[in-house]
Amino acid sequence: MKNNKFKKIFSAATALALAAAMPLCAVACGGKEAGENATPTNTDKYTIPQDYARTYYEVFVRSFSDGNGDGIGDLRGLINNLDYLNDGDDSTTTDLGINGIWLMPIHPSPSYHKYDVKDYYDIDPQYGTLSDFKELIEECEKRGIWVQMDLVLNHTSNQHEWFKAAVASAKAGRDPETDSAMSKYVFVKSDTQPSYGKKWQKVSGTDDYWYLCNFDSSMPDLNLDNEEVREEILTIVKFWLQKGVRSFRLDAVPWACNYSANYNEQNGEFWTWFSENCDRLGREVYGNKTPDLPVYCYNVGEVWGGSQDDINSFFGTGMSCFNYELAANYNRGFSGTVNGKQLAYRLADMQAENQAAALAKDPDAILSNFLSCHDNNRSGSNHFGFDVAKIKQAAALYMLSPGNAYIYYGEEIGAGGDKYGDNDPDSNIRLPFNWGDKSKGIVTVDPPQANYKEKQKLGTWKSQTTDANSVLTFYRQTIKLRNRFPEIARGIITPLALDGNGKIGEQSEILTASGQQYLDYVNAVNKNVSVYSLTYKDSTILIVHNLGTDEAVLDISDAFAGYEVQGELKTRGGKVGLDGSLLKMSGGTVALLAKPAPVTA
Ligand SMILES: [Ca+2]
Ligand SMILES: [Ca+2]
Ligand SMILES: [Ca+2]
Repeated sequence: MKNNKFKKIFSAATALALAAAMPLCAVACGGKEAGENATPTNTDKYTIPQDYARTYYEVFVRSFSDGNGDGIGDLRGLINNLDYLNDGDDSTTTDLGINGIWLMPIHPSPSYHKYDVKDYYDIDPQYGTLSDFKELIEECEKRGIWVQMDLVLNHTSNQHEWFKAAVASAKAGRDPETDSAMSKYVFVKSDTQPSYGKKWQKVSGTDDYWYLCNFDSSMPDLNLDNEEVREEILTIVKFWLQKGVRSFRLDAVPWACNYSANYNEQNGEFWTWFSENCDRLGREVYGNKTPDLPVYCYNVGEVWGGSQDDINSFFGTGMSCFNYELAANYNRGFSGTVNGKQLAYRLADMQAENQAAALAKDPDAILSNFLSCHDNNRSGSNHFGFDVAKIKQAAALYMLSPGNAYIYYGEEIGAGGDKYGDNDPDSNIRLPFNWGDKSKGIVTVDPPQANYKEKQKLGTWKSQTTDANSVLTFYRQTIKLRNRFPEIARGIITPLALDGNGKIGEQSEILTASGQQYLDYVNAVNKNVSVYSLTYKDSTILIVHNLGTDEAVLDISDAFAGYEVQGELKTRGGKVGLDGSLLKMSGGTVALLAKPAPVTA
């Protein structure tokens, strides 16, 4: 990390003493019981590469922390609590350890969620000022946190100055084809609502002017092929890059150019144009500061509702895409695996397929994994029914996967929230962060749905922060592994499996050799083990998740001979350890094996 002034530097003597106390803890670590989550406490120095492979924390500023006492979350509250997210010291374990923040929209907006922007160059007054934002960036930089800003380009607010001008033009009876104000949006003059596009709204006070508004009449769709709109988008991007933003989360990606008959092609053209320009502008701003990055603005898109092929096609535009197939799917992916709806070995297989497909489209692609976000039911309640062991298993599965991990604020304390009721069901999945500590700036605005209290049943941040067995402690330990081992976020995944003797081998070879019998074998022996390796540069690590209740025994000889357990996670106690070449893991444990570090004099 580049935050030397913020970082406590161990003296050489301290480092030696620690090394002597914990000699390359392999088998010995398995017996250490410092709480049921116990993992070796890592005090070795390690360096987190300064690139876009990160652990992000998605913040709904309104619901996180109130810094000025009006009950509404704001940037001040976020700044006040940055030490919780990352204290800037890699040797401490009291913070979460994330190194990216995804800010949901912070621009002036008439809605509480702010996905309809009124002014792209300012901060919503409820959240603070540009000066607060400057301070936020400075404090994030001290902690090695990169800020990713939500950017909504599909539509603006109907209160945006551009849209007000367009409506005025419509009311004046101008031609939508040639009028510069209306041309920035998608207007038609027609006796009836056009048959294409998801939703149209008639301009009130006119008989025959309609505008496209896919999501709501308050959110008119922009014409992203309009030259002035494109120029403005680049001005907006540059404005925020210069203010310290490192990347963008892109809203409603597939909807961008849906006013066109060949919108798939046009979407591809638009987002490729966007990615290339973000990279160019990012290089201008950050080229000297963070040299040698493959790209200088790595954006992640919301491609929701499409197939995996749709998602992969957008990787070809230069953006990353959230992996909805693995996240928001009850029968497959992370929660499907934890809930036993899918054989464990299939998960790594799916990830390998996704990674290969993304890399084929973009050699610099980074996958983007998550369990829940502001648009989905919270995983803690909805997918896992507040079962702490399952919540921990899912966290380990997705955060020890290749790619970026996106934690939705509150997920790390097992917060619940399901879409509920007809009147804004989403507010129930965007509840105030449950600090349980008044000094943290508790958000009180907008009392949510009636079952609010039930949705926080795993306790507050305060009750979990010192509890060795809490969901929060488990998240910290898992993120620590991500930070210690760059192979996790950046590695190429190889799905592995167990052969008839419990020996680990390449999944493709074992499946080919045993065919259908393999399924019988894994069902009988251990259908609950997910095992894969991750290779980054010249280093390969092995990760094993035992999702079952019984002990799993794996033979690591041959391919992983000489590897040692360097990280372990326990979702409900138990042991992880090597007995010769046999890796023995209690039910619910996770093991990370790597080659011993070279001994230095
Ligand atoms: Ca406030
Ligand atoms: Ca720390
Ligand atoms: Ca659109």
